[in-house]
Order: sequence, then structure tokens, then C-alpha cells
Amino acid sequence: MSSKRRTLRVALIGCGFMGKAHSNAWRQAPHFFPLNADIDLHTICGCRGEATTVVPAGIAKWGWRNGSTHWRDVVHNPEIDVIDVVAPNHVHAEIAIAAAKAGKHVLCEKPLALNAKQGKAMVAAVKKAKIVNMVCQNYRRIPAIVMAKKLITDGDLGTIYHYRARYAQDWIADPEFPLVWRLRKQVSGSGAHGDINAHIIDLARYLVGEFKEVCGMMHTFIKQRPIEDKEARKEGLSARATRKMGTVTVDDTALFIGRIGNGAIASLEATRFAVGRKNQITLEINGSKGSLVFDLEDMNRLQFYDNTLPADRHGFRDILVTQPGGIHPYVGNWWPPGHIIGYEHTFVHAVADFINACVAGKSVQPTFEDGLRNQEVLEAVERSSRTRRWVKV
Ligand code: SOE
Repeated sequence: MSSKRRTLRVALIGCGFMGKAHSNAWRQAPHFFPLNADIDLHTICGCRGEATTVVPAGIAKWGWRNGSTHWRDVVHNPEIDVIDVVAPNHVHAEIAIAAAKAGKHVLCEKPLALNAKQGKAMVAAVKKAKIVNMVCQNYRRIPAIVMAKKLITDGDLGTIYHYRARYAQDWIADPEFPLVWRLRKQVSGSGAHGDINAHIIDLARYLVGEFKEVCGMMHTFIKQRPIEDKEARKEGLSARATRKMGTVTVDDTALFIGRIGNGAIASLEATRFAVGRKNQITLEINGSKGSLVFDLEDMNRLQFYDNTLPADRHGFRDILVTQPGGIHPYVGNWWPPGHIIGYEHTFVHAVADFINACVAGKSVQPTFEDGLRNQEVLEAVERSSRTRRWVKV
């Protein structure tokens, strides 16, 4: 009996930096991964003001068939099966809930929402609608990170004692850098915390376990910045300043320590003021039998120290995580051994897994439920920073 192959018709809502990353992923996934459906890049939808520039560019450059500036029309279009939300954080909840109610599968950029209250409503909506849902925590799908997960699950690290992570950027270290949406609480929820701590919290939960309690501090170095020139063309995280000043309402840096359920002790730092660090994630995980080190700037490698070897063989070993044939995850779909992959591939991996999940009708990690757990950790750290106390998650 031959079952007819499905076509998933996809709409992308949002056209910024993540719009570009996800457009590329939707286009590349069918070329490189064995997918259980064909993909139709049905519609790209921009927010107000993007109608004349970004949406047409999304069609011309990124391969979408249609453009729209009304997300409600897109969400209610019966032709569309999947909604991918990459618009700024303050609209994630509204769009994702409407999409779930309309019976669409939903992929949503991190952080899931502005706060845990919104996150709960999103989880309730996707559960009620029984649709496939996923948060795009793309770094979970770096082959070296999946390899780290395997080593930990297989017991190669023994009992985990420490999870240390730092996400360091410097793109707003210049006080003249304008007040973009990522620096406005109403739109972003928080600053470095929700934007990049969200990633290393997610990796802690994925690799080690759930946070039980946290103690943190958040700080804003530059409290006033020039208002952004909204008319100016921008690429990636760039923006142009006007002469008017406005108030920064989010953190520039957020740090915390925490206890993880299985007894591990965590220490996390997120900053956009680490001058010279463009987009670096460093992780070190120490266990009773060994340690792991990962650096996003060298993301095809995982360092493993095996403490069970005879003492004369001790030392950090470099695992180049590029072995095809199912030895290392995802990479066999790309290039021969040693032919390294990069940032954009992590989105392709996430989208490929999400597509197959949609066909199977079963969500894959990280689900909205994971997004909510992350949000609860973020919120506990915020509360701890405000009250200067330990806070239970
Ligand atoms: C900006 O800080 C940003 O684009 C984040 O929003 C992304 O999640 C991260 O992958 C890169 O940096």
C-alpha cells in the first residue's frame, strides 16, 4: 500500500536576523536531510513597516512564494500547515496561541515568551490543540553538544558535579549603539538574560538536569542610549542611531549560581559587554569520571578528559565531531569527515527534526513545555536579583 507523500506548507512570521536564519533552514533542510514531507515555502510575513522592503526581499532572496504584513490572515489561512514564529518576543504568545487554535503546528524562537505566565498559556494552548510544537533552541542541535549529551547519558562523566557556562557578546558595548528592541523590556522581556542566558540555561537543562534553586544578579551598565532610526536599513543585529536619547529597560549582563536536581552545582554568566567576544559560548562540565569542554567558536570539537584512563594517559582529548555514518549526529547529512559545519547548520538540524515531528504528529525536544521550564528559571533569577536572595524554581 503506498501512502501519499505530504507537503507541509509553511509560513514564517518575522523577517529580522532570525527570519534569515530560519528561511535558510527551511530551504536547506529538504536538500540535505531525509524528510518525511516536501516543503512549500508558502508565505513570509513581516510586521508593520516591513511591507515595502523586508517582505519583498524575503520573497526575492529567501525563496518564499507569498508575502503578507497581517499575521492573523496568515495564521487563519487554511492552506498553511506550519507557523514559524521569529518575530520579536512580545508577540510570540499571541501568534503561537492563535496558530495553535487554528490547528497549525508551531515552531517558536527562544525565549518562548516574555514571562512564565505567557509561557503557561502557550503550553495550555498547544496541549489543547494537540499540535506539534517546538522552541528553536538551535544550540541543542550542535553535533558536539549532542555528543556531550551522549557521553553524559552513557555515564562517561560519572556523577556530575559542575556545570559552568558563559555566553559572551559585545555588540552593545558601545554606549552609542541604539536602543533596539532587544533593549526594551516591553518587547524583549529581558536583556542578555532572556536573549542569551536562555540558551545556556536550556543547555544546562538538556545536558545535566532541572534547576532547583538559583541566586543571581543582573546589571545594566549603560542606562541611556540613542533612540533607533527605524527607517534605516539594517542587517543582523546592526542599527542606526538618532540624536534623541531613551532609557534602557533591560539588563546588560545577568549571572547566577544554582543547584540542579541531581546534585550538580551550576554557574552561568551572560553578557553583551565582553569586548572582543562576538558570540561565544563556553561550557565546562565536570563529573566524577571525567570532564567536557565546549567552545562555540570551535563548535566542531568537544574536549573530553577521561579520568578512568591510566594516569600516564590523562589529558584533554579533542574529539572532532564530524564522523558520518551515524557515528556523530547530523553531520553525515553534510560533508565527508573533517569538513566542518557552522552556525546556520544548527537551524537546519532543528527544522529537519521539526518537519519529521510534524509528519509523525509527535513533538520533539525542546517543546513549549521546555520553553516554559526555561522561562521559570529566567524568572527565578530575576526575582533573586531583585530581592538579593536565593529563589526556588
Ligand atoms: C543576539 O544576542 C542573538 O542573535 C540571539 O538572539 C540569538 O539567539 C543567538 O543565537 C545569537 O545572538
